[in-house]
Amino acid sequence: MDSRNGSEVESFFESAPSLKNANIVSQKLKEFIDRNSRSSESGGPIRVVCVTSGGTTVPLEQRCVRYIDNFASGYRGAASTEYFVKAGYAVIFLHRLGSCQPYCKYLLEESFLDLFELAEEDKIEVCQSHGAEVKKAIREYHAAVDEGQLFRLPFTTIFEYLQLLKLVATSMSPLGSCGMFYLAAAVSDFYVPWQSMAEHKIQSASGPLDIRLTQTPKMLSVLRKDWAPFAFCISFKLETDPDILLQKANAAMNKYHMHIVVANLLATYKQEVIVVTKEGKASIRKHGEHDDVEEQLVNLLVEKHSEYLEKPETSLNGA
Ligand code: 9Z3
Repeated sequence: MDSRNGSEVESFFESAPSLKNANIVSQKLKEFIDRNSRSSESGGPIRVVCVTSGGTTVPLEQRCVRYIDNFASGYRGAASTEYFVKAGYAVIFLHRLGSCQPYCKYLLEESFLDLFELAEEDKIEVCQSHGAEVKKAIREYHAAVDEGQLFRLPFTTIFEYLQLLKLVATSMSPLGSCGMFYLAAAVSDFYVPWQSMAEHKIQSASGPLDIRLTQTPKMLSVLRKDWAPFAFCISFKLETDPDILLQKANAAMNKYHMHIVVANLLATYKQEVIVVTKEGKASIRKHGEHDDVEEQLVNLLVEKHSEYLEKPETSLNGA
């Protein structure tokens, strides 16, 4: 990490409003990781993945009325969580509050109330048309929770997200290479530092508004170097211009020492992603109407993680 980024990272965390319930979250995280890091039935260590999902907000006022948001529904993170659980991973689902949740993907298009109807004696029943998918979702969701494979952690602002990511990463550090980060959340590149933010609602009577946004410090390199130096790290690169996508993905891989960067374009991200590694690139495409790219993507990443576990790496900070 260069020293300028280092001091920006420090001042970000020093000036950010402190996390609510940080001690409780930290204790619960520790319990979840301890439980899952004990040997599995097959004798092998259990793998734990932190899936980040949804977009961060950038508040413009401390008593926030207005904010800037990042594009992301949370579908990718929610769907991928399901596939990681299926592959035997324990998942820390760090998600934007109110975004798409695992096992509830269909709720994105449907109103919750469309799933139910009133039956005799005012009993509530699931509509016949949705019966099969709701039953499957309930079974899978409860299995994941009962087996202790799913831990959900919500965020809204960039301040909450980065503090939680640091907490999760440092808690996962003892897992070494069994830990994985799947960073699908859309994280704002710019923010208003807390100390230079208006306290109260900005008044329109003062005329047009000029806002100066500061660059968010680059946390990926800190994650790799200091927070969880042996974990397997996958970040996502979202662009709108196809001509720069791969070049930006490669640059992110080299600059932040990611093991894999998943490149996608806003116009086609639901149909295609490109998995970029040091060895080359592979495209993953959606086949039919009822499947998604996340299943193939997660299967490939699980394979890559297994290969990584076979040849452990020396850490970037020389430890
Ligand atoms: C992604 O590129 C994700 O694939 C999407 C998923 C946000 C497009 P949805 O939640 O969408 O299924 O609706 N995420 C990363 C976006 C991002 O902010 N990446 C940063 C960048 O591109 C690097 S961390 O610079």
